[in-house]
Amino acid sequence: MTLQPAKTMGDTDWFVHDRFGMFIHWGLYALPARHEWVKSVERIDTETYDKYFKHFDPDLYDPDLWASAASEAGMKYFVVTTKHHEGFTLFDSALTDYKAPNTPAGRDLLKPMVEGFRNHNLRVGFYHSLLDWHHPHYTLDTHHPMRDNAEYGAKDAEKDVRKYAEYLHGQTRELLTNYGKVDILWYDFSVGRTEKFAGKGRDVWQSEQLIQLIRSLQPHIILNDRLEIDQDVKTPEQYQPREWVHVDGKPVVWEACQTFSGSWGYHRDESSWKSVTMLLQMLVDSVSKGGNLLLNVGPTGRGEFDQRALARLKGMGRWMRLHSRSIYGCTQAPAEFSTPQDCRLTYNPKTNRIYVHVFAWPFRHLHLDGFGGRVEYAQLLNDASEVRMLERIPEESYGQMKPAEKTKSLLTLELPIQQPDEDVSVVELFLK
Ligand code: FHN
Repeated sequence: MTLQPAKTMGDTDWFVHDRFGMFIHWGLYALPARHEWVKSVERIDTETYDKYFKHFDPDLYDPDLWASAASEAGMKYFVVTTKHHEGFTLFDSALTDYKAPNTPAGRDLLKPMVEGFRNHNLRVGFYHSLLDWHHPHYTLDTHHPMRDNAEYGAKDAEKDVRKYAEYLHGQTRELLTNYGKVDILWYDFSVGRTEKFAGKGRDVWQSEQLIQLIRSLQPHIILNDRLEIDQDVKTPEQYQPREWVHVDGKPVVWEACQTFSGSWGYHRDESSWKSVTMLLQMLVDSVSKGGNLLLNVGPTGRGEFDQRALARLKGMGRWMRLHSRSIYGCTQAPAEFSTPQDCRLTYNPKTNRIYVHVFAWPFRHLHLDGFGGRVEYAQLLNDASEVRMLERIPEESYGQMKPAEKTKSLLTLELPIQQPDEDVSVVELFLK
């Protein structure tokens, strides 16, 4: 038996099958090209930051190319920043002038993106920032770009954060009304209090009313956990959980969100780009613990994925073309199957197959505890070449064994000396 999270309001059946999505962080911050937090980190005031608004002209923007790159990488859904912390919206909101149609881009950039990704059969997700460093009623907090500016701070008391909450709810209504069926809504994030500033959480966002609005407009939608009220999915970020994520002792639907490099937004000079092998191992690791991977691309100010991102997406796509059945429809393997050293297991309960993802290729033998008497056939997934098995115990004795004896239920695989030419080699086990 595998772990089964309790059902929640959102439709997560497709989500836990598809496992792999594309995160897209795109906004004015693509122009400074040194992290999406540049306005906060460099304490840039809005008047200075407006130069990016004036010069935002993604003349090479073709969302069909984006969707094609995601689809060919094996991604099944996308989540795009409709608005990030800077407050600028990619979509044509009636509630603000700080939007793409009013830049040299001259149009709603979200609508063609939704259409392009839908045309490539990817599900639609909207990220929407709770933080807003542009809105006139968004008060100072520990992340605000003007947090150290005494003159700006002196006027903070004149603001009414309830008016910002009204704006937040209003734009949510626009997003869930004007763009067809939306499968995921990804808010980000609630702010802790500090000595100097109050925090912003479920009370400031008016999260309960907002969730009611969301469920009234798109009841099926998958809603994340960052309104400070857990909903359909937990969202570990920039780390891989050690095991299936639990809340109050119960397994939940979860998705790790990760970057190619050290920045979510396009960063020209950042060099910590992960290899294709590492990225694939993160995808496999997530699925082996019953989770998803949402992997981020930060498009440039010209409206393109840069070559570093495209190369990694292509490399992941090459692997997924041969190995995707060890990802889609898979989850954590039943507990009786021990995970061998330097490996991850994924399990498809429908086909009753276990996939052994070998992260470090051993010399000749791979010993599988708990598999003795359980496997009918084994093959390398990349080329369907047989992997011969050595059984240590007769099949009939397996059923009566006590857990302590499980180590005797060993199955040994005879592997080729030379590792297959794959970023992650996989052995497919057909269980009896
Ligand atoms: O501050 C944001 C960050 O820019 C990025 O959007 C990530 C993605 O999950 N969320 C916040 C940091 O936790």
